[in-house]
Amino acid sequence: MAHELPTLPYDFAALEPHIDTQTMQIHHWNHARFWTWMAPNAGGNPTGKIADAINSAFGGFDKFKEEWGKAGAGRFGSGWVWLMKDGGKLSITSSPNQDNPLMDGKAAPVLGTDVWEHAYYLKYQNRRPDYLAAWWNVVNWAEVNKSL
Ligand code: MN3
Repeated sequence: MAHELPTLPYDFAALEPHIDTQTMQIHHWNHARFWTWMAPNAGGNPTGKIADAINSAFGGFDKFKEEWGKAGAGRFGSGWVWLMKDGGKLSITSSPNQDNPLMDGKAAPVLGTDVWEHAYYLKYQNRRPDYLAAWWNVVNWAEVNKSL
């Protein structure tokens, strides 16, 4: 059976100016969940259950973004930043390369950001923290709420 690449649920240009069209075109060869964790006309402050969970676990969205940025910028080389829900409480972790928390027998992450250079280099070059900061403009909180 031939592998079929899932169709991107929005236009390649829909996440501009935060995630550029060319990166999306090149990048759309792998991932499935990552594309649904981003959406056009999304981003901003979390809403619904995830907002309460973030406030409870991190003391507010700004502190959460700060910890997420540290985890992403601190991941040497390629990898991912993950939001986990373990025992009802949220936590942030990161993994190298293509690894993910499922490989360690943990639950599926409720959110993740690709911090491989291919995810941001065309627009942000070596400015990974700028990419991570801009990423909050496209995060799809409605999708994240489905995983809580
Ligand atoms: Mn990738």
